[in-house]
Amino acid sequence: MTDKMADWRALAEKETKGKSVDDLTWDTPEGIAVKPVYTAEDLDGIDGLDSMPGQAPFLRGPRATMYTGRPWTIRQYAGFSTAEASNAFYRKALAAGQQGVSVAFDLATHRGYDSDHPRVEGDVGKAGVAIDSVEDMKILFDQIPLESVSVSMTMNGAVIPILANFIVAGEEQGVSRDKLSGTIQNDILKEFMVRNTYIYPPEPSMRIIADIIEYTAQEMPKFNSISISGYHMQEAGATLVQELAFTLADGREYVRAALKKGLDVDVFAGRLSFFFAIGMNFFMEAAKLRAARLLWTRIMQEFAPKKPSSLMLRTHCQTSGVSLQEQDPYNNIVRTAFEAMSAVLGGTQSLHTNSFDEAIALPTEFSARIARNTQLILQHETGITRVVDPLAGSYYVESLTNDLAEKAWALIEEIQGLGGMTKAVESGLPKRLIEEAATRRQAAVDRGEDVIVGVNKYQLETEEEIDILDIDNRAVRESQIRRLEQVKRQRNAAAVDAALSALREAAASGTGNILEFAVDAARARATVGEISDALRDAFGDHHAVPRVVHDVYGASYDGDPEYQTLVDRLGEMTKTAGTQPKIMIAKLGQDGHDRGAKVIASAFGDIGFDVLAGPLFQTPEEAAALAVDSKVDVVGMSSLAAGHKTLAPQLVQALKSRSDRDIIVVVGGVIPRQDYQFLLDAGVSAVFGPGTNVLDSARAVLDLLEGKKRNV
Ligand code: MLC
Ligand code: 5AD
Repeated sequence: MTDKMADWRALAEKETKGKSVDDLTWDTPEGIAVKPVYTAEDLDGIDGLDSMPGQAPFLRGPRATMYTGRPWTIRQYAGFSTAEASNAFYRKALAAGQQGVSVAFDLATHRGYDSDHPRVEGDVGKAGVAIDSVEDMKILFDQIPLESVSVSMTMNGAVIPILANFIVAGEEQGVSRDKLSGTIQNDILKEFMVRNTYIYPPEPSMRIIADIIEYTAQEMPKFNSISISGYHMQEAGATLVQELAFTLADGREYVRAALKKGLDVDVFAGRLSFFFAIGMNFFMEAAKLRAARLLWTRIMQEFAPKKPSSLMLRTHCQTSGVSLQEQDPYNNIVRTAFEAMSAVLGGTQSLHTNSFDEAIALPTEFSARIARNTQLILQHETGITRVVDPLAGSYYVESLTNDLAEKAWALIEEIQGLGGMTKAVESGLPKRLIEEAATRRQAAVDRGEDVIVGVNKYQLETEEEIDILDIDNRAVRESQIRRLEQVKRQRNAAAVDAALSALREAAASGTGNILEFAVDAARARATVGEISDALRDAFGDHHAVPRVVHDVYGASYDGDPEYQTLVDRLGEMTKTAGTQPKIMIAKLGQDGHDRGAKVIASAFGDIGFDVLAGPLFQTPEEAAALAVDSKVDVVGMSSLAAGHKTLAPQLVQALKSRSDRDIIVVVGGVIPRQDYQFLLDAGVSAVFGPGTNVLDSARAVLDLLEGKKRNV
């Protein structure tokens, strides 16, 4: 220890009144010990600090001039109801300063169903825009010049029909595919881990990705073939080290899949792109992007590319959805602004800032304006774009960058030891680690150890309602069905059949490029559902078995009297009844966001409920059948994709028609307060909005079970 450090410790310990300064160390969820002070000594032995921006390993950014030459792209993710409504929204946003388009599709489209499919009644147009055919896609981009505006499309499951439709829409707008610029998410591995909009099993899904990389490399030189995403991992509860490691390990796997097709690494590597979440841990998030670039260069060097751009990690970022709260929602504007600044300090290429109504509904024009302006203010008013990588050389940030890189590398090596990410995903390890981290985080919030302003501290006495975007799902569905019927009437049925057969054959035989055949089918006006079904015929569907984490939530409460009271109360109830109270956690419709459902299942299990975690994507009828057969006392429906007003009443009815027993229904998730009464009137017994303390919800369920019906 230097003399100066010893002096500092002495001074510090006077201020801490004799407590050791080591007690000021913060142990982060990543397992990084953040010290109260960093010095030049912390930089000893760290490589690459003298590298320049635009040079490998790109620690300091992928471009030499970064934002001094061109600021990041303001690319707001949006989409809702019909193609017409979303098109109008994009055009207004572009006129108001947005720089790129980013399409959010509805969950029916994500999962490869046309809007008229019975399984998607509650999903059409809800969490994004409904697209059934090229006709919809053309409306979506009407008067948006595809030769100059780059378009990101978040699509993974139904990636083949959507990209094919986009290519044909461009063609028919007079823009050939070699001129189309943008990005397709096309990242299936993280779907199996966290986001759940997969359709086919892992192996054929990986072939689809390789085919798209091949096709875009040959035909669409300006198009980014994939957006390898950690965003959804952090949303699902992953630590930043997990997010980094699993994302980069996914990237490595995609490179291998493309190489297996016989492609030269330099032909496609420069068009791989990334996507990270930026949460509230300000400096660590910026450091994460710096570490990501460093590690990607390390990974890519294995494949010995010749072009420097093949080693370069370029990324989009989105501020964190889970960090935003329903309570006192204007606080979210502040949270998002800090997160945006962190993303920019980390050197992102493109950014989405969330709207303050995030935890309640999709953005309104007003909330979208504030979100967009957050970035415009950063670009134009703060001076932050004037210097490249302003955090470089910070003892703390460089040290964090190095710690994150080392920890993530160790996890990447562990994945490698399992045989790579496809194997690891099949083993269930990454998913389990993320779910454990999510459960731990929930317990820390419920216990008040992690403070969230307005939620577990500094709460308002009364919350005001804010204006939200409400989508008339039935009207959207009807108009989509009308257009589908029109498309089917006007097309040449024989040409559609021939194109679909050729596609099916290419998929089944393993020869040819699937996307190429799908483009022909899309041109003939085969629908998203038909193209997806042709591939389903060849590949089958993927079905995941839900697994629930144990002893993580409970362990966080070890010795806590309040928790113990609840456990005892449940124990009593079990003794009296002779069986544990049984709850089924249900996910209905195409809503695959299951962090909340998993955390509840896990916590309720630890408290002493008999928990049945229902499979994803059930219809209300299927969920009711399972609940009745399994003799549950309570069904807890988790809804994050706005389908609750359609699906919850159907669930209540389906339960009533199947059983005389009074099975209690509670609903939790992203439910606007405006909808509580509607759900209660429909026979739901309690609604648990975002930010509900899990112990409070468990107590409420016990009250209901004891017959003390109460409205929350
Ligand atoms: C950039 N350029 C420069 C420069 N900076 N040229 C000179 N000097 C500089 N300083 C050039 C680049 O080389 C490029 O040209 C062009 O300008 C555009 O810059 P970019 O940095 O490539 O930006 P962009 O086009 O915006 O691309 C960013 C990207 C891309 C590579 C990260 O993949 C992207 O846009 N991703 C967005 C993904 C997204 O929005 N996803 C939403 C997910 S939402 P050239 O010719 O080299 O290309 C979600 C939620 C959910 O997933 O779950 O539903
Ligand atoms: N419009 C705008 N933002 C959306 N998000 C999801 N769907 C939409 C949409 N249709 C954002 C939210 C969410 C993240 C996954 O993407 O911020 O947390």
